Amino acid sequence: MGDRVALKGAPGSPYTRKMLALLRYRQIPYRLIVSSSQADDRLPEPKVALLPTFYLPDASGELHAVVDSTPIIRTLEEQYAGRSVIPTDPVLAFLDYLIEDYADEWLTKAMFHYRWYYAADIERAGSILPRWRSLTATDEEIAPMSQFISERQISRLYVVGSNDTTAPVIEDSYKRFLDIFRAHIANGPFVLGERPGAADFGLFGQLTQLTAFDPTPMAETLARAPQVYAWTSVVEDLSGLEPTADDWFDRDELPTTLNELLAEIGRVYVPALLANAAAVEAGSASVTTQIEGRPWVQEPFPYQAKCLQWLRQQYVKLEGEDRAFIDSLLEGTGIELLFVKPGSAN
Ligand SMILES: N[C@@H](CCC(=O)N[C@@H](CS)C(=O)NCC(=O)O)C(=O)O
Repeated sequence: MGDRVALKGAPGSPYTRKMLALLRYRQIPYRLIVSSSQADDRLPEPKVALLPTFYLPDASGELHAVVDSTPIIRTLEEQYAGRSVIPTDPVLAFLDYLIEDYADEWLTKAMFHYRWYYAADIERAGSILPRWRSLTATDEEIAPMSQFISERQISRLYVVGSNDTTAPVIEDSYKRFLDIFRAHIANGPFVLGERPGAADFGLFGQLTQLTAFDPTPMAETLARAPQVYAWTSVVEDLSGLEPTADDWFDRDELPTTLNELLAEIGRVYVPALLANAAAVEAGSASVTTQIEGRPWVQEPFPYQAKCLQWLRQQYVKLEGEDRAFIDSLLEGTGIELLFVKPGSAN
């Protein structure tokens, strides 16, 4: 298989784009399998069919099909030295993980919502997505695929909680994110300094679609935050960036724009995450809560209950001064509610 990391993915898959940009930045040689014609039947099938799928060797060198970008990033950190995307300071590493999770699990709601909620966006995605997998297909061959994909994805809007009740909550949160991130880029240009972390690639993945493919959020982004459009185009390929150890923010000099991003995460992602976990635990048929004083209803999403557990594991890893620093930074953002022991006073 050669020394290139093999992955299967698609241009319209935000998590695929997340990982491609990360591989380029880290200068890790790779080969991307997009269409069925490029498929390689020597490659194993993943347990869960998700994009991207990576094919990584285990200790014996045997290739395994692996999904889920967050743990794959950590595996690539072990397998490839240099140009790490995980900050050395445990406090920044925790913030990096938290913001990557916000991008992967909340910002993706805006990406999926805008794509399959509005006619213009459905039209574009329906017409282009099937063409990415079969460039030589005729219009007649594409038409049934467009219909199949559109109907399937529209029927899965519930997975991200997109519906008429939650639409204004999702869209207003994207607009606030644009305002906050536009200002934060001026202090960075990356989330945690002058070099990118996993959080940057998480945000980038969703923004490749929101800023440069789906017409409704693209227009909103260009009108409201052209800086975010430009940032996304540049992060596509950071292979030429020469990071140094000093390029991460100093924990004592974090810009206030980072506090605003944390407050936004506390405002929207935390209530959804906590309500979803409670519903999954109770075996409820639906999740109902308030976000920004407005009703939020969705079907329970077991994967995001795991995301909450993984976040808590990251928090528990913090010790002494690092824990105290994070507690004071998160105080009042709403994020601290994720780490409150059930039944404890604080
Ligand atoms: N947590 C996963 C999410 C991957 C994911 O949901 N990928 C989408 C494409 S962007 C997918 O394969 N969805 C399943 C489908 O459409 O059937 C990651 O971070 O890699």
